[in-house]
Amino acid sequence: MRLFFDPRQLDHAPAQELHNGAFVPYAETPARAQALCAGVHATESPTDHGEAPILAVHDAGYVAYLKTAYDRWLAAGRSGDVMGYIWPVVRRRALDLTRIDALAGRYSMDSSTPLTADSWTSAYWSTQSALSALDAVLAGDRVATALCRPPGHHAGADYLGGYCFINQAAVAAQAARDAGIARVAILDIDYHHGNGTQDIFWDRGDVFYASVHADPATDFPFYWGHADEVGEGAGEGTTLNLPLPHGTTIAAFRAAQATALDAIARFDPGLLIVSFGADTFEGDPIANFALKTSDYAMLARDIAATGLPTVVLTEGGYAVDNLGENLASFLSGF
Ligand code: Q9C
Ligand code: ZN
Repeated sequence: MRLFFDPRQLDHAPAQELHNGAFVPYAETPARAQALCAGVHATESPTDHGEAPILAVHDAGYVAYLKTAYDRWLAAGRSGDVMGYIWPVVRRRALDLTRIDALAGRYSMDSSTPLTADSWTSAYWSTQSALSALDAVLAGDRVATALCRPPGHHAGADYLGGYCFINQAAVAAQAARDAGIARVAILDIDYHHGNGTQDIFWDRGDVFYASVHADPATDFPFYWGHADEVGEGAGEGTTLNLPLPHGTTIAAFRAAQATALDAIARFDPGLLIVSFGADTFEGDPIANFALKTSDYAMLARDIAATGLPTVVLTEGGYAVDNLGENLASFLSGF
């Protein structure tokens, strides 16, 4: 199986994040990417597809923000990483914002995703890895994988958050649509709900989004991922949320994934994109499911049994010492 990764994906390294009222070391580390690489035989450098596929999903003002925010931050006399502190929740409308603090709030959904001088570059190459894996599958490979770090599924069309800046699953799905695939399905099996992916395709009937995740009643991102969220307009019925409780083990997770795969099969897509998070692992430091390393191979076998051409993209997974073997287990199932 072809695997894509670019060393520039290592550069993004925020110092700390705001967690439960205190600053703690940032969980989404470059060491995660090294662990992902260590879990596989060899990776290829991606092809550069430019910014157009990113701009096919993300707002132009948001992309400009990602590229310029750090320089604006320095110009304002700041040091360290860009972090917002005010959000336009109740006054969200078209304003000509110039102040970095206003922009940081406008273009983010949380305070756990600092932006550094390298965030754009790392997210850009993470996205090129995803697009290169898509190319391999469009060229006839049954499955290909991109080691996407930083991850993507919390990023919306015009906001960052949850350690995510560019939504690789959404960019790959849109690129597949633009390559002529009429219907694309995204299966998200990260521990957290992929709010950004859901938002991007919320009112579209051409991309199915199915997610198995921790119940947002107890877990980030709280405001998305509830079972009654099914999409709207042309997208009504093409969003499926399957929340599960803390302590979930493979039996319940596998059953929920089977429900998602049944719905995806009825949608009859030409391509499947898997947002794979290993933060469902029993040893994950920021999550509360209890999957074991060998369980991931079983999940992948169930996915492979659909027979769909499949692009695997990595999302979360913070038990760094186990991340490589968890990814290896998952990929072995294909
Ligand atoms: N107390 C992914 O797995 N946690 N993102 C914030 C603040 C954010 C996880 C905690 C978790 C995001 C891709
Ligand atoms: Zn996650």
